[in-house]
Amino acid sequence: AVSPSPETDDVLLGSLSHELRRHLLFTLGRDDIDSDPGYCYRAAAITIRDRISRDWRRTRELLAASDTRHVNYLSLEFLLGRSLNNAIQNMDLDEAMRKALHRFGVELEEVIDKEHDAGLGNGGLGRLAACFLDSCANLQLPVSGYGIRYEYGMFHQLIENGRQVEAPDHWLRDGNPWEIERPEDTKRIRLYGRTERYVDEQGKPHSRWVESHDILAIPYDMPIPGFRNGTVNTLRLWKATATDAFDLNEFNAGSYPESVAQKNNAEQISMVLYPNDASENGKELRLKQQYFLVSASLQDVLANWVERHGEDFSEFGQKNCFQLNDTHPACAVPELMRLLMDEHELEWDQAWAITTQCMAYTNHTLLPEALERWSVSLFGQLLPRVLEIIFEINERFLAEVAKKFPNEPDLLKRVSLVEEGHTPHIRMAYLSIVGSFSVNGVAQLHTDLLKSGLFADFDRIWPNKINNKTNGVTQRRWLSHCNPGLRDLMNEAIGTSWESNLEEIKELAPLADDADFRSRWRAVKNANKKRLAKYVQENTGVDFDPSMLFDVQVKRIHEYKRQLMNVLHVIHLYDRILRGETAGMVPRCVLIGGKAAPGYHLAKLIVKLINNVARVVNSEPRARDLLRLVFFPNYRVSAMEVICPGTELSEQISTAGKEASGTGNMKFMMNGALTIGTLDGANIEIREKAGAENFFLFGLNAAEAQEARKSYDPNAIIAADPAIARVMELLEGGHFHGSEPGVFGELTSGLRNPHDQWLTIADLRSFIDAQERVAETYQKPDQWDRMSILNAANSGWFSSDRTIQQYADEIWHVKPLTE
Ligand code: DL6
Repeated sequence: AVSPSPETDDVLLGSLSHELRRHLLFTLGRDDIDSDPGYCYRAAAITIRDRISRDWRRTRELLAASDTRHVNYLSLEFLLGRSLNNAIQNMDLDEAMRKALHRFGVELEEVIDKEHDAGLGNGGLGRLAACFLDSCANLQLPVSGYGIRYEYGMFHQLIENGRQVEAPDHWLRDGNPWEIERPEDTKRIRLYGRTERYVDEQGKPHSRWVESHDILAIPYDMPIPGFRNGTVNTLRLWKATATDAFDLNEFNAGSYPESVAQKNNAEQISMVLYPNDASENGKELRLKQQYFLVSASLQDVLANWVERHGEDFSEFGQKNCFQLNDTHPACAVPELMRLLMDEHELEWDQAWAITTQCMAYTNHTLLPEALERWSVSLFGQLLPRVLEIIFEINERFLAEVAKKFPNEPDLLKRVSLVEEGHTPHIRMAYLSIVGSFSVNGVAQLHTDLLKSGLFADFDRIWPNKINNKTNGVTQRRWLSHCNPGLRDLMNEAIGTSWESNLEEIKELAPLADDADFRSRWRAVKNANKKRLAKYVQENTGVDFDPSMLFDVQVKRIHEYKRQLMNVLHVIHLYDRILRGETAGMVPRCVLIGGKAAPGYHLAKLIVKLINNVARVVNSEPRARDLLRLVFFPNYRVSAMEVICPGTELSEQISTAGKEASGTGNMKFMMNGALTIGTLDGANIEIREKAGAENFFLFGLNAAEAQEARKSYDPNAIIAADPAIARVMELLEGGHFHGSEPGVFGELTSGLRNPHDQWLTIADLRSFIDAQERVAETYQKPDQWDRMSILNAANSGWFSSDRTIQQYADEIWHVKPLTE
């Protein structure tokens, strides 16, 4: 269903200019037509949104009229980044908008740059949700997103004296031109109170939630445009507010300030995104957020259902699916039960059959500390009726397990939804598994490890429930839009169909042997390196020389991701330079960026170390032509859009068995970077697809790492390897501590600790050697460029279109919705 585009180029340019002018003068109230890029951004965004609206309405009507299954993607995070360029490109308005803006004296890029990132996510999990929405729209699938409209997104990271300092990110400060408020769909959410038993007219006993403190959820819809296909899906974000705001009569003179304060209290719920990506800290507000999202979204779907089918729920489970993005929305399982039983009068068995027919859960982590648990007492206080339902789910589940596996009391203890102990906890992952018909991991290794480790008991109970869906990323944002130079070259060489079907990119492979194509490929990379160098200079003041190798690691700062190992390698290169051992060394610029969770002390110390090492290295005259290091501050989606195209070496160096998948690794591959990496997460599949000869492998694999932990002796490794010993000497001798002696003591003692689960010293020699192979290869530009083209050519598997097609075929069972 391609959107009709009757306008000729001239008519289109005329009408875009007219709309821009109208929005500047009337919507935004400017007195003169000026060329302020900020106002031009807002006018352009509204202009584009208006143009999207027609297709958006048609998609909604199509959905309402259709009788097919509808999927709801529930996620506490949607890391959207910027929307304007994506919408312009997807609507194919790039050239026309560029020309129209010229009439106002501004460049499209300047205007695009004025948009504040929608940073409603921490990292991989949230960005994956955004890529998935894009792919669902590209594939014209009936999928809606549901999330929270946080007033403050991911914090702004500042660096002061080398340390991370967090500042609030009030991304909505200037308004959000993409959203439409829909107060008519407001939902009421219960919190606190208690439950009471009662007997209905037929004499049946029930439980109900009474004396709750209610708040309201107001929806704001964001359009998710498909790629030139007329489809516009919806992301519905909920904002919390007090019920009193709708009942002004209650504001009598005496209680007015208290009532306003109460409103404030309610609004807290959607105020700020929690900035932890791999650990949960059991805060009540976080549980409120989770329940708020889930309850509002389920009520929304149920209200639409009732509007069309009345109180007949016989087909509800067949016609709806809820994909839980990690355990954050796991309350959806008991909440759907509650709504069906308490609000729609279904029996337990009917409600359970429906719930388990429509819930599906994606796990995103292998770190046991990241598995969510909520204390029973907190849960009971906040959500008393929901807790009661969880207890009953557990009782029935354990009875079923006991029947199937008699005489295994330990098994019952292990799989119970309630972890007993001094303070009992609800295990949200187990609740999600028990309540879902599908549980998936996000890369093959991750899924295999879930089956053999964390979820082994459940794999035994339900052998077919756990399945794999290797992650992917959208090639539209992550190649076509962010790397127009490469896009144009590829379009010329192999046509444009790869933009909606990335498998087509394999047509590039034969061109790896074409010298002329290689040199054009190289020219694009060099231009992107120049753009990145400028960006680095503007943001850090450090000069990156585009003739050097650009070596990049950007992702959340975490011990398992081993930014520390990357720094040890930089220190090793620096040591070689000081010693004059520079034979075979390739000049390189190393960029590291990412945010640390504000309470994660060691991660923040790693940020400080990177900054301190950078200061020393960058001020050493002997290193000037051979080595630069920067910590790139405030890493975010829009920064990656500049960093990724200019990267030559992608660092994917986590301890094997720890990174569920990774998705940055895929973005770099698509843009022709070569990967240095371990056999972890999706790296394994990247290497398989790219060919082992086009990937710099190092380190222990997951099984070897597990084995190595039994007799790990980092001190012996350090003592036996003079180069590593010198690195440790520089670190421990205070070479990088600036005016803070001993500041890095916890990092160095961690490296030397036989219980260091990240095994950094175990993999360091292998890493250094692999970096040597990188340097050798870089000195043969033809070979490097050949490998670069082959990496991009073999990246087809890593499109989120492929991932979503698998979700659609194997989990959701949905088909495209077209006219
Ligand atoms: O699946 C998306 C992304 C993976 O690529 C990363 O490997 C993984 O670390 C990340 N997980 C999280 C934390 N999740 N929890 N809980 O962001 O998911």
